[in-house]
Amino acid sequence: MTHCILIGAPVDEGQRRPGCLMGPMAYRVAGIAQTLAELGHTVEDRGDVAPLPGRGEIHSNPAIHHLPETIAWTEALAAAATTAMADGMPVFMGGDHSLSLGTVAGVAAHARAAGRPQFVIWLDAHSDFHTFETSTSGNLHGTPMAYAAGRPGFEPLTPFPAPVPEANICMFGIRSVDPAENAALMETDIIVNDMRVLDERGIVAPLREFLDRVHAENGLLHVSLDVDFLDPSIAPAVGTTVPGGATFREAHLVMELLHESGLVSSLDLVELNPFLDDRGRTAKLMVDLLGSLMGRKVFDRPTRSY
Ligand code: EXY
Ligand code: MN
Ligand code: MN
Ligand code: MN
Repeated sequence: MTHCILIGAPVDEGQRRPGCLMGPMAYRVAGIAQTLAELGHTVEDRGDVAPLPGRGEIHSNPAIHHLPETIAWTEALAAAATTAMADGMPVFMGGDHSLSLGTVAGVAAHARAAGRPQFVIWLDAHSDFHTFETSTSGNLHGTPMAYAAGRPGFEPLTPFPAPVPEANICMFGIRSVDPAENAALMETDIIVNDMRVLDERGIVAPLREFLDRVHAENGLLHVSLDVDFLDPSIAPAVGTTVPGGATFREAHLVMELLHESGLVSSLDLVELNPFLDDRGRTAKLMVDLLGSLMGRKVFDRPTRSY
């Protein structure tokens, strides 16, 4: 049994297609609390985080937009994340992926204080490895993974409190990487399981390899699930669809393996844009995936022991 802490992060400023701010409410309407409670977990909904006022920060990259708002969200969400980690397992209901600038900062600060290594699984079509300096779209939802890895180029944001070691970061589902991100990733030890890797090896072997390391090092594991990890045919409610994503069963299998591992300590659900949804199907699928992550099974088979 886990104490699940729902935290709404109605962040819309990290991209240009309005609607992600409705995400937290869509998850509530789709039954996120009931799903967790039915699986035997306790649920506490802390409502939506309100951003701190922006201070008018500017950046020399003219493409960047909504920088003061993003910095304000980052500070507010980092504080909420660190607080929640002491109480249970936070589930951040986004909001666009720029919210992870704050959530990962907050959970990593908690891990450092607890003396445990932080690990991150990034389930996404995109690597989100731009800095404020390299982004050409200016959409800051394309930057949080680089911030968490401690890349320079995020001024005037405060430096990431406890950078996640590169080898502790594992991406799955990647199929859209900009040239500057590709060049930067090539210089790191980040594990990039792009769709080519998943086509060749399947999703189980690379995931188990990573989970075995988290287990061996007694790590804390943050999972960041971007709706566009999923194939657009099953998850249309996202502004950045990319063909060739994870299937329904691949996505559930990831969640089932994560559950079996018992290692997940925090979760982002990001990029849901309910304005683009088809009768709530994407919101419901995301809630169902959370159900698998938190222990729902079709058949109660003996589980692999870690
Ligand atoms: N790499 C592109 C950009 O920087 O604009 C696309 C980023 C999309 C990010 C979405 C949230 O995963
Ligand atoms: Mn905007
Ligand atoms: Mn993303
Ligand atoms: Mn994405």
